[in-house]
Amino acid sequence: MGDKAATDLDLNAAPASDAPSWDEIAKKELKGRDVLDLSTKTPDGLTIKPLYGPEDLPEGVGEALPGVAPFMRGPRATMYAGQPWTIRQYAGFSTAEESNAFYRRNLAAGQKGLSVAFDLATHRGYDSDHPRVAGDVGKAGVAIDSVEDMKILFDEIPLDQMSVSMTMNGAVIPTLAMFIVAAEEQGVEKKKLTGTIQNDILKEFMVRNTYIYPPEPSMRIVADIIAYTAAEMPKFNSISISGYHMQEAGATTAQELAYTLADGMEYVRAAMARGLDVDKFAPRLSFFFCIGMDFFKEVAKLRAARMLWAKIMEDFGATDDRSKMLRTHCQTSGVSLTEQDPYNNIVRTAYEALSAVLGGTQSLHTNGFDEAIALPTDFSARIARNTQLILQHETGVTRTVDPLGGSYYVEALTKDLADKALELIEEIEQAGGMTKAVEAGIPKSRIEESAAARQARIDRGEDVVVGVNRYRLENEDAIDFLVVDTEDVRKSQIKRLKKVRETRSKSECEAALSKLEDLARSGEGNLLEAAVEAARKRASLGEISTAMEQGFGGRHVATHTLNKGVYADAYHGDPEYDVLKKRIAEHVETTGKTPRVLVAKLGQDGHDRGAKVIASAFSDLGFDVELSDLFATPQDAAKRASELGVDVVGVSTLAAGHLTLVPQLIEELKTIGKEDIQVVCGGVIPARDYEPLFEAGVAEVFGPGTNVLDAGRSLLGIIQGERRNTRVPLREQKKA
Ligand code: MLC
Ligand code: 5AD
Repeated sequence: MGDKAATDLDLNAAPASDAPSWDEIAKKELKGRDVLDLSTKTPDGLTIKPLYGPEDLPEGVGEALPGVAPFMRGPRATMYAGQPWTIRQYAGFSTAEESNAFYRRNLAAGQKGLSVAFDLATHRGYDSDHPRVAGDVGKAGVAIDSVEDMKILFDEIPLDQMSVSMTMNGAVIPTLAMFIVAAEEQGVEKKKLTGTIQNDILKEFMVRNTYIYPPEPSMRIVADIIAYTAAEMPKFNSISISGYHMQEAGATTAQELAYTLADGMEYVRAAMARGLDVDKFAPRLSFFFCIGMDFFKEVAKLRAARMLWAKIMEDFGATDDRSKMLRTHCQTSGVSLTEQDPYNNIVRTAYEALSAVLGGTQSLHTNGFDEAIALPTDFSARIARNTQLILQHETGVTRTVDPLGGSYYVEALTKDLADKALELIEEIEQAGGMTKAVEAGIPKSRIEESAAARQARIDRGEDVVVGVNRYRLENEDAIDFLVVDTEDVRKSQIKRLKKVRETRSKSECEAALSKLEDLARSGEGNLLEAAVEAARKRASLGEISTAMEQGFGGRHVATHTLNKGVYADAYHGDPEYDVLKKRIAEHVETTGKTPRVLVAKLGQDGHDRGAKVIASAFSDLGFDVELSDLFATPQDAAKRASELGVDVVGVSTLAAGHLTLVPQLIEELKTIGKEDIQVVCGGVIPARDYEPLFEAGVAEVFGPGTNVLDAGRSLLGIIQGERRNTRVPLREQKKA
């Protein structure tokens, strides 16, 4: 084709006036079906049309520019064309030595920033020698008891050059204090430290559950950290306001967006109530979102988040553009990944990563494909990291800022999501802000409803999950995964802790701790500042936490409610559901007793989405369901089961403590003469753990991806006296 022919070709030509309309053509393609049938409704209540056009573009959208408030198109003017996002893989397990070695291997292989995962004992403010944490030490993250551990964690990692994110909320004061002291002893002044502390307690009360203190003193801690870092650590992000865990707990996209921003508003208020000037601290507030499988919606979410935050901060009186600039980390979604056919997870994670990048994230974690079973191995971590390296170096996505800007669909979706989020934010504001809304349980209950609805959609096959409810393999090949020996880690932690306690000055350490306790009690001073002194004097993480606990007057005990009716609604008129419900009703009639189940969480694992979903579904089916308090010991759970007179205890587990804690529960039931109470387990349980659990006396194991109706049928069977330990693990069952 010559030059002339090319210029004659008008690619934007309008169709001829007598050409059939799109509607007519579409109708024909659909063989008479209505085009409106192709519109879908998202769980957020948004309608997605099959076609978007110029008429859908929100007003003024063409003028938006990256690097300019309200930053919808990106916080930086040049975005990845100037500097790519930070590849920041969340990691930590076992001891500080092992995690340090893992970090150094990853950095050498192309990772750019660090992100520390602490174990649940550390999260909840317990030293490794505490009797409550026997099953949790070093399991879901690295165990840190004192500055000595922290120094080992960052050995040969120069803290004046490496930005470090620490996911810590409950025990945030001792952790950040120990980080500051470890850097100090590495010769790095705190003003040079770069990184982020999660420090987002509101979402802990809502979904993640690693709180320690009640909401009010917890909010004081957040404000103390914001105040301290604003004054002393100008390059450090004081908070990572997180929606991630909301989506993981089942929140819709709009809920994640709205509640995250509403949390942010509450933190801004808490800091301003301290008399801090908004522009002094707001530039160091950062965010954290989850990126799930709804590709364009996740892109739109990040764009909407930036736009809304800029507006919100203007309303707070911010004048510095950096205060209005939402910067965020993203992590691909853990719940979107499956135990079944696990290599599919590599594909899922890659799509999610692309979505985060097209949405304009500043920093990204991509999950390991073994996520639904265990923490990443070197192998799965390599593939996860390479997913980002390939995006950065091979795909060309970094060349242009906000490449989806101007897309009719994405722009309209951005606006629709923002509008929806504003409605939800308004509801929180009407309730008196997020602290009040959290106390009233509003967001938690909304999210739990969404979670139950999502589970029902998956179980009914309405939401397709490849390899789980469709295209399921008959036989799954085993994969290698990481196993941490808690007992070994615990022993080595206890040894080091003992040495720390023997070599420190007892009186100096006690003086620092008692000062901290006084400040906690009086509400005076800055807790982080006092904790830094205590950490210098080698107070342990548990001791610092306890000093504050005493000052505040105790630990927080959560109350919980069970959502009813969501599962039943979703299954309205479903024959399979009705049959099971009827069988349960018949059981009640013939035995004169409603089958009773205690759904229990053991150890420091606070992930309760699974427990809540299963409890509300079982309750809808006609079981009499009770939920244990979080953080129960095996003894607590056995006692509760006996008091309630349950037939079955269902242990929901996610953080790998089950091999230690479940056998202890069964022993305890025997000790109190209740061996007739059956125990089943559900959650993130690798297939290789099934046999040891059966050997310990577990009646059934429900791994990830279990259909709730299958579980309900199985449970009824167990209550009706089917023999224990004879069933095939569900993952090997054939599925239609
Ligand atoms: C960036 N910079 C640029 C630029 N892009 N400069 C010029 N041109 C460009 N195009 C500059 C920035 O201004 C900044 O400097 C520096 O480069 C670093 O860029 P950044 O964009 O700020 O990235 P980063 O340092 O990685 O910070 C990202 C962040 C931060 C702000 C989102 O808060 C962060 O790293 N968060 C990570 C949180 C995390 O990992 N969480 C894990 C949770 S896991 P300057 O000087 O301006 O700062 C979890 C799971 C569980 O929670 O357990 O439940
Ligand atoms: N190492 C790596 N990833 C982890 N995750 C949780 N703990 C770790 C860890 N120690 C990831 C999982 C989980 C999310 C909360 O973070 O993806 O879903």
